[in-house]
Amino acid sequence: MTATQTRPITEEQPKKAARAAVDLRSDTVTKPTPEMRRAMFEAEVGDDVYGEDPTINRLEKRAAEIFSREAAIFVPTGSMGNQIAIKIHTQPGQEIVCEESAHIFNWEMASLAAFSGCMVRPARSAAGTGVLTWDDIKKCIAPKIYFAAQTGLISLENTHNMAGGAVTPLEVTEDICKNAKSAGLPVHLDGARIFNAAVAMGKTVAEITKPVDSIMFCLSKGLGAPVGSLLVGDKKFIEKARIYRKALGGGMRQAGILAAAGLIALEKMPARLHEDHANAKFLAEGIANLPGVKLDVSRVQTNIVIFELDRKDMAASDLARKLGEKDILASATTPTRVRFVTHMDVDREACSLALGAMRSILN
Ligand code: TLP
Repeated sequence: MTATQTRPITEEQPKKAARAAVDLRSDTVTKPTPEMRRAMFEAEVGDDVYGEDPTINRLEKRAAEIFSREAAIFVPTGSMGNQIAIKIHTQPGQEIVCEESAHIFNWEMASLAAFSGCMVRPARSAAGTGVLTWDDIKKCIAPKIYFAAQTGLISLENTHNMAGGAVTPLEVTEDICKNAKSAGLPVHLDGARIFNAAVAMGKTVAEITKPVDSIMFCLSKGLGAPVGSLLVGDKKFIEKARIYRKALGGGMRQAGILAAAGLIALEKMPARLHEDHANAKFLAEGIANLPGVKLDVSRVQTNIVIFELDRKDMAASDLARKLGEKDILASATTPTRVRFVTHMDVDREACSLALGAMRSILN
């Protein structure tokens, strides 16, 4: 499976019914744990725009420590974190090289054009994995001639969402960053699910992100916090990020209430991500045997399962709708692709229910 043909369909995705459903649309759907809710209730707060929210300050400090970086800043969403990084790294009129199905290109409302005045030069992975190498990227870098728009930034995504949660090997990231440095180009990492990558690679997030210049990661995906992401980098970068966060309306005052849940997500939740990966593998193995499905189980490395539906009688959105009627929620990400994402609110039994529904629809 390649990561091409990624434009999201415009039809409505299935909505959660009032009754209990197995919600595999995304790992963004998780509810805060009782421990998170307690911590939110008890959180010490202050005005974060004045830098006076002790819980936010604690979260930012811990994030910087965990990633072995100088500083970090709490932002309301992953999209905002990515867009702030893009603004800092680029000048208007420049191009950003990223994989063609990258989130910053396809799912962030063209904000890199609206806010930073940039354009995407999409790169395709020659190996068909959706994971870029330097060879893929270098073809997209503008020649240094004055009448060509210049490349301002390389943006990577690890794990890669629309490539089925694919992990970028550390040697590949190192090679890209070494060559980018020689070319005078910064590298940003959309690490929305970087803890999933770290678990799959058996390394720390600090190790696997060491070569890049800035990292955005989400607390509100597999780590289960209700809201929030962090942007991590050097001190100067984060000082600038504070200015652009405010410009985007992301200065959130007594947001320690959110950071309290975020701290639990950051400290405790990475240790359980392997369960989501095992459940994704279980789902993938069951789905791969069904008629009219194309899925390479060996490509399922983390908590995302994307498969191609190769049937004349059923589009991906039809399958998502039929699953919804059986209280199983999944996303149609293109007219022929369906995505299941495992997370802490779906256990093995819920995955078995999802498989049962898939069997009864497709067999
Ligand atoms: N991804 C969402 C949707 O927007 C597609 C999902 O359900 O997977 N980077 C990556 C790699 C992401 O997957 C996402 C969200 C973001 C950035 C943006 O995060 P938020 O939703 O917090 O703005």
